[in-house]
Amino acid sequence: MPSMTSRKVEQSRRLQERAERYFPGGVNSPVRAFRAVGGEPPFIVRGKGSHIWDADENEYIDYVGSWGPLILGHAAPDVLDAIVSAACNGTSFGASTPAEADLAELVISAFPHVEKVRFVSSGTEATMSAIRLARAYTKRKYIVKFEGCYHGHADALLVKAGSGVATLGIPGSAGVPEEFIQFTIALPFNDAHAVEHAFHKFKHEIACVIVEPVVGNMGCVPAADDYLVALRMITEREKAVLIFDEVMTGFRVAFGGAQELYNIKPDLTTMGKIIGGGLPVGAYGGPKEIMDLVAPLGPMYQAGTLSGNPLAMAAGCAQLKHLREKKAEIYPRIDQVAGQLVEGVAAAAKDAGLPLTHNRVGSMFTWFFTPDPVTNWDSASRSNTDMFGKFFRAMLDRGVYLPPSQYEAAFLGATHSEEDVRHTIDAAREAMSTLKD
Ligand code: KE4
Repeated sequence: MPSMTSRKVEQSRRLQERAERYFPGGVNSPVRAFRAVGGEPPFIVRGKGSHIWDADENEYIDYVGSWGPLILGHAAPDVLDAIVSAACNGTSFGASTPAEADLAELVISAFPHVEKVRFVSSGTEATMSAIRLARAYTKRKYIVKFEGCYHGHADALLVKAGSGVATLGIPGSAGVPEEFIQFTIALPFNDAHAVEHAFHKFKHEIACVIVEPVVGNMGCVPAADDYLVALRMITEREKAVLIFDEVMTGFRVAFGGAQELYNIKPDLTTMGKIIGGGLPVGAYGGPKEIMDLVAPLGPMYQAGTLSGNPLAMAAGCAQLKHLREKKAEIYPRIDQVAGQLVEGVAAAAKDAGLPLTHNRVGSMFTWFFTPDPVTNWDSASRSNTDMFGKFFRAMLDRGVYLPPSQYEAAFLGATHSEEDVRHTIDAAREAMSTLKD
């Protein structure tokens, strides 16, 4: 890995200027504009394994992995072969194909409580549909989400969200009328009393609780001991639907996601990212009793032109088959290597006398520039985002591509090497010394 303290940017700068003529902020998703960290976003042209290259031929070790999907690395051979072979038969039919059930069988093999699924094309569609389904099933209006959690950009969910909204400091979003969020209750994460209070206040009116069972969208924040158990018990007692938003954690923190890791069964599960192998896929699923309410079987409507797209199904099948076959080796290894990485960078911060705390669940993690534990949005938002921005830019100049926001989780995958970890820790040591100045 070249050590780059004078990263070339001319080509990316030219591409950014062109992109700004066509896209707001020059991007097709806000976080990519680097507004939270400053500096000039590189335009990526190629990826292989754990590395990516930009238009100026700078090479980076990638800890974003397309925000989670690429657990097997960029251009994974099985996934590419599957996409190419599917594409030779056409790209989309708008009709049922065998590959949809192939992927459903793989998903259901990992999530036994899921008896039926519906594929969509993004995590946003998955969570939006799951909430509509929970409201249809319970005939109730209110929903509970948690501050700092992000479940995509459906109107009802853009209240004190995490991820992009939190990063941009926009409480909710412009264009979302008050009426559209009047039934959304946003509570502090990791506070079971707040949930009890909400159910007491809105007795028999709450349709569902949606939660990231390991939060990735305020940075990585795990649930406190027994918190998920409490959510399960309260929703069971109150006959509300518990939705685990496993768009990020599904097939990430374990093959069976957080519900396998913590042995808790939600009522509905939403998925995305890894199940698409880098192509656009989302899904929601659960027991037949609830899922059979979905059109055309039931009265809850949801549809999608490219739902079940053959290329996306093929990519997802290839990735999940690989993970299923090698899970006994892959998950313990990425947990162990991510642990080495996170502890190594934390040690560098300690040696530099910089305030840093870290959270990690398996191969998803975040370094927070704050001396105190980060357990919810209040504590996460006390992080020194300026210092994170300086750290981010110093790491980028040293060939390490971290998520461009303090409030995003980083991801390590099966192709990250011991050399990648060594280089990253060395780069962090150098970067930390510049932060002290
Ligand atoms: P998409 O609509 O972006 O496919 O998924 C929305 C979503 C739902 N649920 C969870 C837990 C998620 O993390 C996401 C999306 N994640 C962000 C990264 N934190 C996507 C990156 C972006 O917005 O550009």
